[in-house]
Amino acid sequence: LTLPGLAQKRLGNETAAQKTKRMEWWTDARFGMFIHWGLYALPARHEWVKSYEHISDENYQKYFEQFNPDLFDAKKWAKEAKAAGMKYAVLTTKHHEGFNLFDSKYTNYKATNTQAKRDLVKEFVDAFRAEGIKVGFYYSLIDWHHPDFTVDRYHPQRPNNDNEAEYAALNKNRDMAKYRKYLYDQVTELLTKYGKIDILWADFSYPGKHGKGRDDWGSVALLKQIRKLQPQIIVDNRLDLNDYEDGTDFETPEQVSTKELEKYRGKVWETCQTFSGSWGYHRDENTWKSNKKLLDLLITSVANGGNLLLNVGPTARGEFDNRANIALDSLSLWMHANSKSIYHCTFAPAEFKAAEGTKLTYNNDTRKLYIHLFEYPNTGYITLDGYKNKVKYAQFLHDNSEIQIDTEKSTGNTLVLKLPKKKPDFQIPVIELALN
Ligand code: FHN
Repeated sequence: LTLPGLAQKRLGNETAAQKTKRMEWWTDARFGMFIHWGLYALPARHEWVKSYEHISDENYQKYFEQFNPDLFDAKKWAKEAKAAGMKYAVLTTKHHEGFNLFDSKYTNYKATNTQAKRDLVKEFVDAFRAEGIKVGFYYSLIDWHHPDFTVDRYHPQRPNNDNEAEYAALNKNRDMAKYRKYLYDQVTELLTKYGKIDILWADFSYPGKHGKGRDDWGSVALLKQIRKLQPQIIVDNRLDLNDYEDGTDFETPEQVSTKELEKYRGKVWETCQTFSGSWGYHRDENTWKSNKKLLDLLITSVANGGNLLLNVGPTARGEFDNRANIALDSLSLWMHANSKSIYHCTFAPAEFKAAEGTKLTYNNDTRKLYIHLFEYPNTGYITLDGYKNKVKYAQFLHDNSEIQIDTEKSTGNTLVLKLPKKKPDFQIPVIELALN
């Protein structure tokens, strides 16, 4: 809540201009890959399976014993992300299950102690950097494996009802201060052992009854340490510090509808989305978004001035499954020819209204306006009210073929462009308008 005239609480002294500069690459990038990978890929029925099914540590241990991603090749992942046009990637270094994909000295519950015997995080940063992709770490504040993480309303060992006595008994020997130090030390490890890290995606706070927030995480000290170790790093808004002016770099609307994205216009934000619902690999999930829906999410994010972080959940063998590859290949085809309407773009100036069945993006440096044709007019033309005398040239973006102005039909303030009756063979063709 920002009260006008009241000085907002601040943790540091970065100016607005310095923050804009620090985030410039991220704002320009517009499109990133989220990767949720962990032991939950073995049960393959959601990354929350341990909580949903109240699985004990003992019964979950078989996944640790079995974990052996023999087909894991981070270079392959990086090439697939690059081809899809993703400019940054955020990997779960540890999710709520508490299993660490990196060689942490603070725990034995890590990939280097499984049959894999590999630091999967190191392979990730090396491979993605080699492809020129910025690297981010997702780190779960929640940890269902750590003996001092107090049992709360999401914990696999939570009591079946709100029985306070049971909660007290379960937490009798748990010391959240010890977990807080583990969390602080691990984040320090992650931000000192793997070179320059571009994003920290902490996840997530839920203050309130049987919840956890900033005091549980030690968020103020933690964020100061993060910024001290990696001054250029970009941090999400889930440390429960949103009442600090500099407590977060971007908002994270999650799995929201494209309609809901309109509410974020003018803010700094990234929507994170899955192909299907589950973040972790879910073998039997059949609620997969269509390729056109995925494109809609990307275009609508940029059309409202935000980023899309699109998630892949690799299998327990370390590969993107066929469904993910088909989706990424489809995005790659479109982005190859149309990414100019995504990178370094944002919402269109207010004077340009989107015609029915279209969405607009705009590059302020080149003064190019992009019309995304979600519905292709088979009338042979498109009518643009209020665009008259504002456009010096029009073309299809994918092949730079001219789109002529229909001078006869362009009356008053209306600009009418002639279109081929047959839709170009792209799911969502894009018209590029060079503005006067
Ligand atoms: O509980 C997690 C969930 O598993 C997933 O990691 C998402 C990604 O944004 N974050 C939390 C739910 O908000």
